[in-house]
Amino acid sequence: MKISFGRYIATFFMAMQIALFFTIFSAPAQTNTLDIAIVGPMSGDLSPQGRQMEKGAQAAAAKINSRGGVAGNQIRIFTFDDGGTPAGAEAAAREIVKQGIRFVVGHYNSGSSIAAAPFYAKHNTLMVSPGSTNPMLTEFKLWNVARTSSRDDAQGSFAGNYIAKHFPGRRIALVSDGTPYAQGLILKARAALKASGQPAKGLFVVKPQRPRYDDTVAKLRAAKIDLVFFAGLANEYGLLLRGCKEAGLNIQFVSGDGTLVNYLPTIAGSAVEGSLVAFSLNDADNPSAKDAVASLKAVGVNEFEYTLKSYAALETIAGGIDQAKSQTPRLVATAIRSGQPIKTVLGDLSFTSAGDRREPDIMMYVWRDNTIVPAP
Ligand code: ABU
Repeated sequence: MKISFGRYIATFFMAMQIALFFTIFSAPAQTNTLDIAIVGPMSGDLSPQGRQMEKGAQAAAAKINSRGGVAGNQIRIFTFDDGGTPAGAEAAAREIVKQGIRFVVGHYNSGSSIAAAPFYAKHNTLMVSPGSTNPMLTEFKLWNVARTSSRDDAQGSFAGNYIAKHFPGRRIALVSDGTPYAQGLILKARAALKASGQPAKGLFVVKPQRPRYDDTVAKLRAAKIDLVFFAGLANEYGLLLRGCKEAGLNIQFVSGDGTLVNYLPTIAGSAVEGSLVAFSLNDADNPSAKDAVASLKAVGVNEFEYTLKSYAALETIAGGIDQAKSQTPRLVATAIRSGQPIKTVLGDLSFTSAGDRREPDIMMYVWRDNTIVPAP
C-alpha cells in the first residue's frame, strides 16, 4: 500500500503522541533519595553501641520519610562497620566516599572520628557523631564536623569536681586505657581535682585487650589508693573492677562514659555495684523523645544511651539541609553550626561554630542492681 507523505507525517506524529502519553502515565513515580551512612563499631566489644546507633538512625529516617522526607527526598540508610578502631574508621570512610555518600552519622569512638574526619573533609562529606567526646574532634577546625554528645572537657571537669565534693580526703588515682578518648578526659579530671585542692596521687595506664590487670591492681594497693577515676572503655574497666574486688581492695570507682555498656556487669561481676559513671542526661526521659521512645520500645528497642543521640544526629543533618535549603554538605555544615536551633528528640539543639553542642548535658550515675540510676 502506498502512503502519501502528508499521511505519513500525520501517522508519525500520532505515534509520537501515543508514546509520549504512555511514557508520562505508565512510568514508575520517580523517588528522589538522600543517602546517609551510619558508621560505628558494628562488630567487636563495642558492637552494642554501634547497633544502638544504627537503630536510632533508622528510626529517625523512618519518621522523617513518613512525613515526606528531607526536602522531598526519601532517606536511605547504609550501615558501615569501623570495628571501633582508627584503621577500621579510615577504611570505612574510604568506602563511604567511594559510594558517593556525603552525609555520615558516626563514628562512635573518638579515635575513629578523629582518624576519619580529615578524609571526609577533603571529600566533601559532613559527619555528625553521636558518641565521640574527645575535644580534639572539633578543635582541628574542620568545616565538616558536629556532634550530639557533649565533650570530655565538660565531663572530666564535672567528674573531678564531683569527686572533690563527695569524697574529700580520699587517696585518688587516675587510670587511663591510653585511647584518645581517655587521654582528653583524664587531663580535665586531673586539672579539676588539682584546682579543688585534692590532686591525684598517681596516673596509671592499662594496655587494652589484656585478660587481667593484676599489675595495676598491685600498684593501686601499693599506693594505698581508695578512689580511682577511670577514663577508657568498658572491657578494661570491667576487668579492673573485678580484679580489685578479687584482691580485696575497697576502692570507690568513678568513670567516664566510655565504660557505659549494658554488659559491664558480666565482665565486672558484683564489683560494678556502687561504681559511679558520668554520662549525659537520660535521653529517654527527655520530653521531646517521648514518641520516639514509645515507637522504639514497641519494636523491642530498650537501650537508649546512643540510640537517641544517633536519632538526633540524623535529625541534625536533616534539619541542616532544611535550613540551608541545599544538600551541599558545606552549606549544610554552615547551617548546623550557625547556632540556629534544630528540632530533635533531644530537644532544640544548637551548635557552636566548631560543631559542639551548646547545651550542658552531664550528670553522675551509680550502678545499682546491674543498671544505672542517678547518683545522690
Ligand atoms: N564517649 C564515649 C566513648 C567513645 C569515645 O569518645 O571514644
